[in-house]
Amino acid sequence: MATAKAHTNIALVKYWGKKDQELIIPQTDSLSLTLDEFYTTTTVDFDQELASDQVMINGQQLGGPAARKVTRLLDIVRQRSDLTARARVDSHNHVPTAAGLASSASAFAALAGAASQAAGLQLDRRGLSRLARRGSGSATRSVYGGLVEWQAGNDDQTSYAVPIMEEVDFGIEMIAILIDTRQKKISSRFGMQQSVATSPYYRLWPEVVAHDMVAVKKAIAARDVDQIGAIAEENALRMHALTLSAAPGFTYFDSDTLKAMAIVRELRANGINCYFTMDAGPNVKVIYDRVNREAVYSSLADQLGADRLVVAKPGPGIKIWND
Ligand code: 2P0
Repeated sequence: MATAKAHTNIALVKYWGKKDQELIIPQTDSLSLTLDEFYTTTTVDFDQELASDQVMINGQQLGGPAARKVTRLLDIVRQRSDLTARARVDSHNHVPTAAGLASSASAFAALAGAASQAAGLQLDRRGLSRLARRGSGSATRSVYGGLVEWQAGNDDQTSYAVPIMEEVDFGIEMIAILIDTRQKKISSRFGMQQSVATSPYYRLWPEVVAHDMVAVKKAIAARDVDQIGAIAEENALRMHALTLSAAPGFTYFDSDTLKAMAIVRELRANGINCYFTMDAGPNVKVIYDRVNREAVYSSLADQLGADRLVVAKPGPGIKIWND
């Protein structure tokens, strides 16, 4: 029996599209910031007495396709460790308000950590990152803290994350704006598949990412939050253009997403530097240097409500222990 705690991450240069659906090999590299505020703690216990895997999330039994994804990852662990026992999985998502940023990134990283440890596999962090990837792409990066690169690679051996700066020694922070915390209608898995298959702009995406990866690593080395934010904002808009230009087109934005984007642009026009990024949902994350925290926070709170805001700082990598 073992437990793991993994934090979620927000991509500054996004992953959007797979070249192998089964192994979850992405079309491109990506780069993210692991956050302190949002994490998952998961305990896995393999037990011969169980007839099937039992998965609890926040005290509720999980069924259907979500439970099957968990069993698929457990099957990989069982196969590698010659275990046949089914597992009891008890997972808790720690999010400050009514869900919404509960992410498959922290969930599958924690599951990979706890399951591999409980099964007696001695995985190093690269091995853990590769295993987490089999659950969900973004989980690949949540094994590490701080700024993390997922190197796309070509196969199971070569697709894993590497730390760029685990202990972030400059002022980058994010405010998460909780716009709509309900389950999204179009999963990222399906959404990215549609973009790859039908957007005429998708063929430009690998070029965009290749350029942004070089630029963002330079900006990180220079500890230039404004440059990092500007790259992230442009990259996010270009990712979302791949959903709008799919056939049929779709978007994760809602009206409050656009409102939050406008507030960020207005703050910038008034000399308070901050930048937005969005993932496969309507919530907006605002990137800024901590010297601007009060100015950014008070303006967002005035216009959107303080109850919808969460300040997040760079967070740590995975921790795993035996119970
Ligand atoms: C990212 N996102 O880089 C991108 C940006 C959302 C937008 O990774 O199919 O849950 O499980 O690999 O990782 C969300 O997609 O998708 C995601 P799967 P995942 O963070």
